[in-house]
Amino acid sequence: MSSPTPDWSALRKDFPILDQQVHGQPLIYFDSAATSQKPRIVIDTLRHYYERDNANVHRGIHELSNRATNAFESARERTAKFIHARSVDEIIFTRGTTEGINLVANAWGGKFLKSGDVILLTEMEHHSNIVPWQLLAERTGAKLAYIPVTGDDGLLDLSKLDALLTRDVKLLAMTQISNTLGTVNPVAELCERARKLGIVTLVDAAQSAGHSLVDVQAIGCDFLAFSGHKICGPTGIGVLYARAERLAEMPPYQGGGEMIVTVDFHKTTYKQAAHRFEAGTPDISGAIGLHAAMDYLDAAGRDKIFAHDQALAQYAYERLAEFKNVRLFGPKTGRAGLVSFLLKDVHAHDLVTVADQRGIALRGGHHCNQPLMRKLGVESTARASFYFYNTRAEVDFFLEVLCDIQKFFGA
Ligand code: 7TS
Repeated sequence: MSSPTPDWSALRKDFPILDQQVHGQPLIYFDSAATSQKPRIVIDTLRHYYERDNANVHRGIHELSNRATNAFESARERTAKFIHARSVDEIIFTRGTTEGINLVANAWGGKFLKSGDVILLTEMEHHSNIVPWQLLAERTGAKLAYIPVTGDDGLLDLSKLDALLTRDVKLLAMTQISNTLGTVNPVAELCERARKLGIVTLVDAAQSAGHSLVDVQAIGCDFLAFSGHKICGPTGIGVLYARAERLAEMPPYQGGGEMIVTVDFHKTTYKQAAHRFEAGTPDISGAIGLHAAMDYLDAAGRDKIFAHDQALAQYAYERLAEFKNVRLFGPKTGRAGLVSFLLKDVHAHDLVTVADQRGIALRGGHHCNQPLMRKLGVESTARASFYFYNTRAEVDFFLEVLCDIQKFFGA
């Protein structure tokens, strides 16, 4: 892929938002797991689209409509390349990871799951990879089961997998990277084991798609979902990859314009995938902005980005481990670009509030991982999540601020 290591400080200058002060301090943005910042090229692409090309897609035969349609479909082709899908027809544009998972639960799950079937998840899933399955289970009588997390070190306990992979399991859905623990799960290995048993697989790539190379053929999954806003793209656009065989057997998710061939008063025929799953006017500008974001990330090299983020997280983790009265979550090594922790006697919200006054954007809370929090016996954690525009100097300042916070709270 990309060869030389990018000049990270030059890339950082592509992000206008980072060049500002908050509360009189230079902004340090450590909340990219929630949403990433956007490079100028993405902002300019959106502006250009609305200033020059805006029209609805697949409908008109006028010049602007053709331009918008071509740009929208070219974004689909770019996305297929971004995740190495076999065909552009396997790419469905959604609103984000959450909608992608709901689409699978409703369209695929609604057709194929029945009472007694098991949906296997992991204990580190985001709510968006739990609640849609619970809703489906309520409707169909299917049950949920979970691959356990080992504890604070945040690994999947794969010693339990054989016992969990019963004949009743019809679907295995799991995150590639945990948004709270930073764990990188062996999704290719898990998909291979599932596939041998005829189990359909879904990978939540919300935290991985913009931070590492993601290859759906190498992973061997049936479905994979991610969000544009976490990979330098706009909010409101996301991607669901679905293997062609799965799409062919799935009924539409929503009905409306764009997804039909003919409509009569009592009968409709539908388009082929992927358009069959995209009812209504799509997020045209979002897809075009996402295209620019994908080009931008791949020019830097997602393998390089992963190494950069990992190095920052490992450094932060090791320095944090030297603190007294700290509790760290997630694996000691091999973690993705984030750290999750608690300082004794300091509530995560207090910590985040004080850090904000010093210009640092952290996140404190359950990170939409309430079941995992319960398992770990905590209500919340503080989380610093990194991207390629973050620097070691920022991490050092963050550690200084944490020292001050410990002193202030007498922890
Ligand atoms: N899956 C994972 C692993 C996530 O981290 C998130 C969002 C989602 C799914 C949902 O993505 P959405 O774009 O559809 O909302 N995670 C976070 C987070 O960690 N803090 O804020 C949002």
